This record gives sequence, C-alpha cells and structure tokens, in this order.
Amino acid sequence: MSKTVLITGATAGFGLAAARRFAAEGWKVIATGRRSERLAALVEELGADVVHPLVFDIRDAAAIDAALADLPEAFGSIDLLINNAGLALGTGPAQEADLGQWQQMVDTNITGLMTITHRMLPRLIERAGAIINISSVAANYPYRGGNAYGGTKAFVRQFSLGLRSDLHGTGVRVTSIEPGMAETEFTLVRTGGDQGASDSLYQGANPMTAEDIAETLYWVASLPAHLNINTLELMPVSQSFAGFQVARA
Ligand code: NDP
Ligand code: 8X3
Repeated sequence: MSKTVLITGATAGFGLAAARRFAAEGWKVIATGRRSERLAALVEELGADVVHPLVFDIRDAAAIDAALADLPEAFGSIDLLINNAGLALGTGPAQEADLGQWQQMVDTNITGLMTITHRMLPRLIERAGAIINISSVAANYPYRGGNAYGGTKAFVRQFSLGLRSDLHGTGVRVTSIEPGMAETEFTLVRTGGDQGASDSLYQGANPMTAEDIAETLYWVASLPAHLNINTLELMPVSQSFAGFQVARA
C-alpha cells in the first residue's frame, strides 16, 4: 500500500521538487501553499489520485484545521510530515531591519510549523510516522543579515531535537535538515522580488538545487524504520565557513 506525505510549501523550490520526487516513488502527496494556481498545476502534472492540494497560509491556524478536517479518505492516513514552508525577509543588519519582516518570519517559520506539527502529532503517533523539518545552516552559523531568520531556523533545529525526546517510544522519527545555499525562489522572496540580486548571488557558485534537497528528503524518509537521522547539514562544495570579525578602535 502506498504511503502518504504532507509537504508544506509545495508550490516552489524544495517542496515542489520533493512532491515530484515522492510521487515518482509511488507516494501520495498532500501539497500545501498559498498559490492555488501552482498547486492546481501540480495536480494536473501528477494526477488527482497522486496529489491532493491544500491551499492555506501556514500562519492561519483555523485554515490549517479546516483543511486537515476536510481530507479525502484516500489521503487521510499520513505517514510523513515535511515542514518546509518558510522564508527569509531582508538581508540587512538588525539595526536596519523591518520589525514586521521579523514578525512574518517568526509567524511562518516558527508558529506555522509548530501549529501544523501540533495538529499532526496524534495521526503521526498512530501510524508511527515521521517528521522532517527544514532548518538551515543559518541555525548553526551566524552571518551578517541572518539575525531573525537564523533565530527562527535555530528554533526549528532545537524543536526537532525536543520532539525526538518527547516522542521517545512512539516509533515516530524526527529529522532536522539544515541546508546551505540552494537556488530556489528563496532569494527572490528575501529581496522583495529582486531577480538581479538572486541571479548574482547564485552566479558561478554552483549552488545546490531543489532536486538535491528532494533527493536527501527521500533518502531520509526511505531509511529502515529503526534508523533516525537526527540532524543533517549539507552545503554545496563552493560554500564553507569564514572566521570571526574584529572591530578595532
Ligand atoms: P521557495 O521560496 O522556493 O519556496 C518556499 C515555499 O514556502 C513556497 O512553496 C511558499 O508557498 C511556502 N510558503 C512561504 N510562506 C508561506 C506561508 N505563509 N503559508 C504557506 N506557505 C508558505 O524557497 P525554498 O524552497 O528555498 O525554501 C523552503 C524552505 O527551505 C524554507 O523553510 C527555507 O527557509 C528553507 N531553506 C532554504 C535554503 C535555500 O538556500 N534555498 C537553505 C536552507 C533552508 P506560497 O508562497 O505559495 O505560499
Ligand atoms: C538559507 C541558507 O545561508 O542563505 O537558509 O541562510 S542561507
């Protein structure tokens, strides 16, 4: 019998590539996002028996509840939750940041992720399923302009580890995936739609692709049920670490 994955943020980037990857392996996919036309295109591409679209803003708890309550029977038994929906807004230092953008990142990357996880836990425990949360290298390494975004992704990593402890004995697996630079719509969103900024960030960097991350997600999900990847950090070869900075008088 085929398994079912619920992927948040499946209208672009990692989530869209993961929807395609899991569907190719015979999984049923519940694909969520705000852009209904993109979800409709995915249903058209993969088939209504394979993909079920749920249109909601992850910040809207009532909309999440309504969508989950209304799942068709064929998509009702969920084995895997991939908490992928998220965003960065702004690249400037904290002292120049827009507080509204910080709030939006918290509401989306933290509160939205927590809400759907909370709602899904009983079903996942019942099926001894799995949760994969998309954190970031920004959780592990501070960088200029990372401020609140890095903070939200550190929450995702630590929340994942905490879930592991709480779910001890249930058979539910939990993984925090922490990617570095990958070319998606991420930078377009972060810069408020600046395609030039996005292109120049990735130009010549040979970044990871959405398909690289989808492959990783599928690998984690398809490991034997007795095995749990706690955290997994990955970067393109072209990206690595730099040192501390010192301000001199
Ligand atoms: P994209 O911008 O390409 O995709 C983001 C997805 O999140 C879209 O499907 C979008 O759907 C969804 N989303 C954003 N806000 C909301 C919301 N309020 N409600 C519902 N869905 C929402 O970016 P990526 O694929 O790169 O990002 C996916 C995840 O990976 C994010 O959590 C990001 O922080 C993380 N990440 C990205 C890295 C990168 O370099 N690209 C590296 C490390 C982590 P819609 O707009 O239709 O609602
Ligand atoms: C996205 C990766 O390095 O832009 O989470 O913060 S980075």
